[in-house]
Amino acid sequence: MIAKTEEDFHGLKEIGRICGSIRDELVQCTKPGITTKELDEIAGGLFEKSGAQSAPKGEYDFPGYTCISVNEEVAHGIPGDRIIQEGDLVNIDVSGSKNGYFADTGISFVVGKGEFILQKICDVAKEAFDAGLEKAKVGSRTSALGKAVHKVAKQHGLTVIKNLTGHGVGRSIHEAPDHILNYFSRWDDDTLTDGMVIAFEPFISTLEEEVFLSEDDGWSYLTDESYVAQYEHTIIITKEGPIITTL
Ligand code: M1C
Ligand code: CO
Ligand code: CO
Repeated sequence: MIAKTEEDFHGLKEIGRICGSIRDELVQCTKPGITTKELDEIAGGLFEKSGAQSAPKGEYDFPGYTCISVNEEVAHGIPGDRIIQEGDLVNIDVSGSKNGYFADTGISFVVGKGEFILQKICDVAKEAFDAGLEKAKVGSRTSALGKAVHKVAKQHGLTVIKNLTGHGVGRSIHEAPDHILNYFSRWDDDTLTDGMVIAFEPFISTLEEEVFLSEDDGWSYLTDESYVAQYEHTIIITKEGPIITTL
């Protein structure tokens, strides 16, 4: 969407704050022994308490309030009986709506002490986000964000996932611009305009550049031989600079 009115900015910030705080609460609760379903139930309670709705559930009939992806699961992991272990790479992605406004945020992190490379890809995903954020200006292009993400990955000897992307957000969970790629492309490119709302979500990988859809559950995106980390916020592009609604 293009945010124009005070009401737009207020509504976007409100749901941004809600999704950001649910994300932070779930990260705090992710300790060895808890199941992903238990984490998701906490999110369900928090959505309810704040008068907001889960976007995956509301928009896609996803079997969970949030997407919780562990190790070989990269995105859209379904909360279930999987028990969190020390050293797991976990991604928690929280998206929701209130009063018709949407926000989307996610983070990958390591539970307790894990392999060095896992912390590294999480840090690089954040660094790639920050590099892209530098380009998140009125008049710049989505390809500039993708280029910045890919550059950071390469600097660290890592790569990016090419078949998962960021997207526009605001009045629905996924809207125009349809794709914010994790690499430069002249073919899939949009100009960022004043008030445009985007979900920017770099995916950094140790090796492979594509994920595949699980044939078992039809939802989760998986890797074979890589580890992948994501870092996502909802951003309003403005002439005065970007506003991150989900901090
Ligand atoms: C790149 C995996 C796709 N919040 C989720 C997302 C994931 N993006 O947009 O960040 C969507 C959740 C809907 C099931
Ligand atoms: Co998300
Ligand atoms: Co998203």
